[in-house]
Amino acid sequence: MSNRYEYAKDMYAKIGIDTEEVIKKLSDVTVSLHCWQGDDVTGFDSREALSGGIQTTGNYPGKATSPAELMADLDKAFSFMPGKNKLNLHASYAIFEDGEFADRDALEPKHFKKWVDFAKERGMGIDFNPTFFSHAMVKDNLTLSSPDEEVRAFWVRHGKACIKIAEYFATETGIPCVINFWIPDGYKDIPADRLAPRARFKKSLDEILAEPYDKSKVYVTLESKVFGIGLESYTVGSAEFCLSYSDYKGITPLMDNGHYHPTEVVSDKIPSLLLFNEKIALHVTRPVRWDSDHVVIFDDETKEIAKEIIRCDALDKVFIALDYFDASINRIAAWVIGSRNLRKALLCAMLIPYEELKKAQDEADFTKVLALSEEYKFYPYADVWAEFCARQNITADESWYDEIKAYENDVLLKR
Ligand code: RNT
Ligand code: ZN
Repeated sequence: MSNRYEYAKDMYAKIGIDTEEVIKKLSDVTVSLHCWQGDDVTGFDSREALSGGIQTTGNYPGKATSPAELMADLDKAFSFMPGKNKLNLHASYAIFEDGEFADRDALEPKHFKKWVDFAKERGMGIDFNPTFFSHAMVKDNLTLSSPDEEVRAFWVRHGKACIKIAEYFATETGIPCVINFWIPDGYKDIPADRLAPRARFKKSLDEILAEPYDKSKVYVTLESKVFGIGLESYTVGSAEFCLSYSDYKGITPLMDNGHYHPTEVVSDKIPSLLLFNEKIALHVTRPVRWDSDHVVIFDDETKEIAKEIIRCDALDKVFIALDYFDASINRIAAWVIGSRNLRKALLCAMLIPYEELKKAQDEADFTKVLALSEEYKFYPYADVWAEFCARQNITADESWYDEIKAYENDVLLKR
């Protein structure tokens, strides 16, 4: 144990925080890492350009172009991520062998066997996402809400196929799988009918969820969104639709903090949803003026989201996943930066004595709440981080950057 940690431990003990407990608790938090940062949301199953109102910008060299490359890059990234990690896959990352191919509506567990092997070897679970974009059957920007029955039915079959795959992941890894439904469906301009698309989306989800699955193994989540590129005026899966649907079906709502109006914050929504849901799910991202999916930094909202999870004592109720994609910087560094920042935010959140602050609030001593909250921001959390990383044999400081730069020169630039 370093002297600095000993000093920090004492300081925190004085405000009633046991840093040993915090280190243990932080090690146990699972964060789901999105595979799609590794290749700019390209996937392996189609040559279609990225669609669905989401966009990656930048052309940094060395992106993963095969399952082997993506797996190698993920391993590199995981080596700098202390704590428990989980792999978050999209259906478009199916791995086909020997010239075999299955369209999205015909995907089977076997197309993900290599990912299961990968996860099992690393003792991690897998989360999953059906891919309702970058595909020829997305017609007029619509999938599950399409008025074209052939299109709608195709995507219903995709959703059902994905539920089976999610259950396969859970069974194989022994860790429950979170399967997240997000559809891009929407309209660029003011729609003539806002109701019918949502009615069709509801019907489609009902059909998909009629597929039997083991609720102790598979958690179905539904992600809302306020707009997409080219879908500015209306999204079918709005916040109200998704919250209401989750409640109606007893599934789990998912909030992506890039999916709200710019002055709305997800941190404030967390406690409300916790009061009415057994579980909630998050996509942690960084919207810069819009749903830009910048890499997560150690900013106020990330810290506030972490604080809500911790002070609501909700670690076992919140599925935490990352979701961003920056193609303008080293993609492995992007994973590492975002993941470490989220975990640092969780650490800081665990190092705050909430009972004292809550009591001050109830006594209407708002001066105390503000004064202490601000002073605690300067406590030596970095020394606890260093100790936490050291115990897991993971570099605590910026030296990981040199290692990723070396990997860039030795591996990425040779692709
Ligand atoms: C899009 C949603 C969605 C996607 C991934 C790739 O705005 O956030 O979660 O980012 O499914
Ligand atoms: Zn998301």
